[in-house]
Amino acid sequence: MNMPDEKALRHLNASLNLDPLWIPFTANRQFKAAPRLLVSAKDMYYQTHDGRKVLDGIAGLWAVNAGHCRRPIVDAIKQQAETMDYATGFQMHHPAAFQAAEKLVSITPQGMNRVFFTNSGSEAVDTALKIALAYHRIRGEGTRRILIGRERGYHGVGFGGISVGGMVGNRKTFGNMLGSVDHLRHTHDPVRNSFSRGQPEHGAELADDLERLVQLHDASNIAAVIVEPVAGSTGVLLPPKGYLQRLRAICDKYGILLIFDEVITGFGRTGKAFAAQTFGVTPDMMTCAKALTNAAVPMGGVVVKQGIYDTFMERGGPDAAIEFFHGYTYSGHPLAAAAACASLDLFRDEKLFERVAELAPYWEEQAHSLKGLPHVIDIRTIGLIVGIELQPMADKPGTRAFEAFLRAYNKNVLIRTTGDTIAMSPPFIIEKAQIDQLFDTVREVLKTLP
Ligand code: PXG
Ligand code: PLP
Repeated sequence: MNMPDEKALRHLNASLNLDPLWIPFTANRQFKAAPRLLVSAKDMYYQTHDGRKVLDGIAGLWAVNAGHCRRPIVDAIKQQAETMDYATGFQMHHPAAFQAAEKLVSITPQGMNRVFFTNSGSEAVDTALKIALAYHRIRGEGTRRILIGRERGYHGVGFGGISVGGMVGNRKTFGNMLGSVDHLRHTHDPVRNSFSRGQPEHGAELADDLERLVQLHDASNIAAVIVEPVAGSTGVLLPPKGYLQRLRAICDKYGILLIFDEVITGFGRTGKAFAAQTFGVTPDMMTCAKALTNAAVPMGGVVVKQGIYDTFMERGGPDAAIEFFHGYTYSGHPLAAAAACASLDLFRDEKLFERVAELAPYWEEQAHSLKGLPHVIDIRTIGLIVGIELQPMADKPGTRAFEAFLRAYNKNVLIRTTGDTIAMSPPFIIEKAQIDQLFDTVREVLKTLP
């Protein structure tokens, strides 16, 4: 690890001015009163500003799937930075982006083999929604404008993403800016499904909500449905058995595009490259980000079925016409593309997705050993993901889980909380002893929580 020593840390801490920065999704005043800074990282560990080594139980933020600062990725970024920093992608392009696209589509479900690059998951979501609208229009079905999301969905923070998303916190201030949206009910059913191992038994019929929305709006007005195969940010909600299949069938029946938001589930998290493969359901489009570059350089993407791309090429006007009026300055940025190539190679060379599938039973066993501890009302697992739902404190939702986060951090383990659910999703290079450390720490913390 390229670790600052004690003297360097002292200097850093003394010289750092916390005032100018507005920190995302953070209680800024609380944070600045007692900051938690990470200063270096290697493999499974972070080093903190107060000199501690902290086990990363969340792969950065569901993203550093191969572990931190891996040599081949660092080298690829360095080499690209020295060769070419940036080239516009508009009416020009550069080799690394094509190479990254080819490597990416080599692991996506069959037929999903065209990629549009973005710089984040939020941009990938907005791009996918725009592709859906443009696709229908170019086919002469421009009345299809309604975008359907799901309650308790998280699709990033663009206006499109929050509109189809179903997180009240993100929506209450801005969420109705995109008018033509509707939502399926969420699939979380603790009464029937608590402590399920893997996919819950009950709730496939909730997909029939889409039928109801078709009756309400008429299929001729509906463009697409977007769901996370496993809802991550809103508390690790697994799809009930048969649910995604049913959603697929209803979309097919009415010509509605199905979009899987695989920003968290992509790149091995559920034991196969994508959750689409784990659950055996192929969408029309998939969004991805995070682990695409092992989080080393920001990058996202939308993978589409070839037929969608071909439609734009065939009906996009004369050859000199731009078929899709969309793109980011940094779409396919050379450093990101180089990082993506190196990450995808590393996932393959170290068989890291297979490793998730191998570790998953042990992970599940350790997770479910927390059943019966104070406050624990549900445990949900798949691949290397766990959601541990706690009974909220009366009138103070989220407080108990956040307290667990703080206490685990003081015990040198980084976990994540959302509402009153603890979520963990470590890098895939985790060893069994480190899995034990994660769950033992959470166990100790749960015993002492208010
Ligand atoms: N879709 C999904 C399914 C996500 O999980 C995004 C889109 C947005 O990606 P960007 O790169 O724009 O952040 C995400 C991001 C959490 C947490 O605590 C998860 C995310 C973001 C912030 C917090 O689980 N996922
Ligand atoms: N705002 C202005 C004034 C711009 O010129 C651009 C891009 O050229 C953008 C926003 C969008 O930035 P990006 O392409 O990085 O998303």
